[in-house]
Amino acid sequence: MSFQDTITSIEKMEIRGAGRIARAAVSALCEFADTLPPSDLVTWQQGMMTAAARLIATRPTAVSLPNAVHLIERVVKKAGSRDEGIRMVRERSRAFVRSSLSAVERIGEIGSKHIRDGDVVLTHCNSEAALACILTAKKEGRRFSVIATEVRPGNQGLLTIKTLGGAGIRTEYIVDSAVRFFMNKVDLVIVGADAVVVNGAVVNKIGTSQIALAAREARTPFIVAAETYKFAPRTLVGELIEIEERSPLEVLPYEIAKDLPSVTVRNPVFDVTPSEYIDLIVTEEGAIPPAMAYVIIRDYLGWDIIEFQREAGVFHDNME
Ligand code: RI2
Repeated sequence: MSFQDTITSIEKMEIRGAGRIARAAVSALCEFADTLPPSDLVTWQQGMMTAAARLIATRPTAVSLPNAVHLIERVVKKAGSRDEGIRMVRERSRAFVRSSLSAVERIGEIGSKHIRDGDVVLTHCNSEAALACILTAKKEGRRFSVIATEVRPGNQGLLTIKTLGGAGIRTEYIVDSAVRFFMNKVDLVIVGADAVVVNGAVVNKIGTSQIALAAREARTPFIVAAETYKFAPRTLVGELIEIEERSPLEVLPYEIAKDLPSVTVRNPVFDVTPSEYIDLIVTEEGAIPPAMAYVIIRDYLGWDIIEFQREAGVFHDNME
């Protein structure tokens, strides 16, 4: 797939899911590194940084995307020559893809322990990390069923039920607004994440926070499955996660909308679930209470926190 094809596919959500977007972005940069016309190091670096910025701009909410792209940018900046840069980008990109896939597998192993025989598990949207927990529990021989939501307007629930059905897991498919109706029979909610904020709040597919609210009311445990590269370092310095709002045409066809000039269709595709509604965040490094999100950013993400604080002007030299 060409670099431009990857950009377009991510924008159109043909490539979607926070982890998949991150892997597609670093793979696209890897291909792109080689295809830039022969040039001096600085021109190559500029080309790479422009490409990185274009990828990051495709979808603003999933922090996995800038986190993964930043890993590539770091080696681009460090390269001593164009050839060395291409080699380092290739190695870094392959290493990220490998570690991302193994993180999802590890999350499945850790998260599956929370699913018991006889449970009814509710999931929302189509998260490979959340599904890894469910599929691993099935592989481990536990007998449970799943309630999967439809996920208007993108209908990602269809992908979820295909995976669950393919694995022979008993599944009930419901419209998003039926969540509270069913919550009393749910034993556990498992969802994915597009971003985890330093205070443990989770940004995920629109509707997640309503589900968390219903789960809290019914005293149903609410678990988030998220790789460490979905934790948002810049929230350490007070940056907010931008919530993507997509085209109204995804919600209402033009044929109907055109006759309703006074109606504005809003289509935010993510919302924020406060940390108080989350019992556990399952990462590949272990399951943590949301209050420990800072520790993940500090210890596992490998970001230079001091560099951030300097950029944001909140770190003073006398604090070193
Ligand atoms: P994994 C998705 O976003 C969903 O919100 C999902 O919960 C989240 O990414 C994480 O997905 P979208 O791309 O990385 O469908 O766990 O907007 O697959």
